[in-house]
Amino acid sequence: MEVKTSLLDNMIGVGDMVLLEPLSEDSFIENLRNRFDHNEIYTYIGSVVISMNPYRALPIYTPEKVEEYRNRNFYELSPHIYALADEAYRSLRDQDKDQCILITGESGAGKTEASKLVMSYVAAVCGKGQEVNKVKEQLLQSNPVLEAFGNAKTVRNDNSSRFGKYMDIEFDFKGDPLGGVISNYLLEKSRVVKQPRGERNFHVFYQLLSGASDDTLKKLKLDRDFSKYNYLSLDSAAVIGLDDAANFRTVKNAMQIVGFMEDEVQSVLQLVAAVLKLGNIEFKPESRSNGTDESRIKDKNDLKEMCELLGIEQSVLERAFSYRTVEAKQEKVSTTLNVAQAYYARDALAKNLYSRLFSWLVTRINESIKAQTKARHKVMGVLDIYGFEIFEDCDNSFEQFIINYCNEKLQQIFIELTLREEQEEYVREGIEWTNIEYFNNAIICDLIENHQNGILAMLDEECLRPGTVTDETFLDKLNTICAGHKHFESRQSKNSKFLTDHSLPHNCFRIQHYAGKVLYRAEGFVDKNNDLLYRDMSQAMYKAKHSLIKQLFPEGNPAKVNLKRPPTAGFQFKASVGTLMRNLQTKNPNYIRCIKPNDKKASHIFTDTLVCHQVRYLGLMENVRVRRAGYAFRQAYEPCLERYKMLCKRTWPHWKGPAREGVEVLMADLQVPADDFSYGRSKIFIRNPRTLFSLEERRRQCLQDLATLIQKIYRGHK
Ligand code: AD9
Ligand code: MG
Repeated sequence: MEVKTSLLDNMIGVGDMVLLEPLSEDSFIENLRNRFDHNEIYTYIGSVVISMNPYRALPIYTPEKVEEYRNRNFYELSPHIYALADEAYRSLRDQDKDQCILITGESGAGKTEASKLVMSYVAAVCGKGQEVNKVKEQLLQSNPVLEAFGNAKTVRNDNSSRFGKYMDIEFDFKGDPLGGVISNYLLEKSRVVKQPRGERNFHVFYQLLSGASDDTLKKLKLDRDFSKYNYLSLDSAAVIGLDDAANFRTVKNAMQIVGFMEDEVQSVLQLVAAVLKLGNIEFKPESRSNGTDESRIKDKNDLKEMCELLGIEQSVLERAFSYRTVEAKQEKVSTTLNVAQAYYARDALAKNLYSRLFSWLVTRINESIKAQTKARHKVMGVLDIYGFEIFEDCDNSFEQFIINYCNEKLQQIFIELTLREEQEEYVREGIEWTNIEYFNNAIICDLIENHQNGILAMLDEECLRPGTVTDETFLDKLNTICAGHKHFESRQSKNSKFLTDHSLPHNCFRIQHYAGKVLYRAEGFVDKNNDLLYRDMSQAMYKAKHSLIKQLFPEGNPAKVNLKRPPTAGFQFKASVGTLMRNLQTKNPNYIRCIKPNDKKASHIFTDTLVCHQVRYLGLMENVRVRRAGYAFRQAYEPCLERYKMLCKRTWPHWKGPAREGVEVLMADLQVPADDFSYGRSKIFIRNPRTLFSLEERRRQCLQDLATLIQKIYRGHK
């Protein structure tokens, strides 16, 4: 069959990597580069979309583009994220299949932008009407609110998501949106009190100080000057291209659309202000007669203002900064805090306050956007979760460990679903299939999450163990238990009998992730996993008159003293990721694999080595090989016959027999080579996308001829 088609001829490079000849890593990257240089940022691997971050606004997201991709088959037009969104939406609406859009890639690769493009496309093509529009608007406007509180400028991305987000959009049987549910995953709360060099705190702090009116700031007892606040890093407060003041207005407007009452907005801002005030509370040592140091608050003005904002009696909070009550054997023992402990208590409170506020915002948004009906609905889930992070110089901490664990799980689901789905379908349809070798990262997931001897389990064990627990004892434990693991490396720690890599620093361990080796510094693991907030602090917060803060610290209710310790941060994360994975497995997956072209956040620069690294760890080469070994496209007999029956006199205009026989006649008539397709039980499987493009081209030509003919007849009549 003729292979050249206009669809392919017009394309820059190859639109679907399945067609790449010869296939090698070099040709794969060259194709990406070629397309990227010509502003073609999307390329397919079958139904997977690779998205290159252009780092500039391209005119490819217009309403006209939406119309172009609407109700069109995936392979009809040049690759675009809209094609994936359309396919997922139509399959949800017409075939009643729940969908999930899985967006992966490293920090700054374009995941959040991709998730918003999918959401806005779906919003543009689904239902109309006042009620439906309101639902759509609320769903879309939840983004700026969550980004203000959950995103920050990092060295990798000026708008980096510091939390994981999964959003289920719910539709009725017609495909009209009913509402949504957002789940959030572990906010990087350590950022509230300290930011790495060159990075900022969460956007909302800067937005509030830059964008609020003088009157609002006065009420919140705030100063416009960022440098007045300890928690706001000084070296990078202003970010080129970020208009904090304008964004503040956008966020306030979005909160209103989502359904926040004015007093709720004020409450939220009071808590944001309280965090800034909290950061300014400083301590000094005061010597006691027994030779120890006790902490005292240096200047009580910030404490006073914070207490005024939250309606807390100053003496209550002051006491919580000076003493810690420990309950042992039903006896309460108060010990004084030294300066380091007071700072620890302050920062723990700030982190808890902010992260609980964030979770409350998600719950509050969910209240507004939840579907108003209990009728069964179809669901499209969009997952935008922090990308894989590797910092140099052993700067990876508990947060990176958690983020990278999550990415391992996502890779696992990619492997399971792409291969499993593929294999299951071949078996179901009675088509022969040979397995392709691929790296299964289950072994790394197990190293981290095995409930007996996984790293998270050992960390928990250390955190719960009585006696002196430090990051070193945790590392010792890892060295003993994981020493033999293929993906674990560390230097011999002083108590361990195992030796591995002597070049590693003493306080570190290294994991060979699917995406590369990452050196983690053990420092802070125990503390961050424990996530300890002194009970005196939560009790002080519970005593507040401010209803929101009271609500955020329910464990501070003295009537409900619970001696059981709360689950650790790692435990909670593992549990919520487990739930997420189970949820995703029930849906039909659609993949967007985002790639960052350079490390400079710059347009027009394509760094081969960087792209190559991402192509490798995203497993894209394996992905193409699996696709090529199998069948690139498949279609049920009925729609296939409907679409192409005009190409054959015997099937046009009506085929009276079973659809499969019609398709057989069609294929024979069009002389499609027999080894290029297989007949499954309910579908035809086409091996090479060129065959499909060729069918499409013939169909297009046929429609054109028909249109010309009709025009002629019409003119003849006139
Ligand atoms: V992180 O893991 O949250 O740190 P993301 O989410 O992968 O990361 P993000 O979507 O925030 O990255 O993209 C980073 C920046 O790249 C954006 O702020 C945009 O400036 C830029 N970007 C990304 N995708 C596009 C696009 N399709 N068109 C134009 C884009 N610019
Ligand atoms: Mg993001």
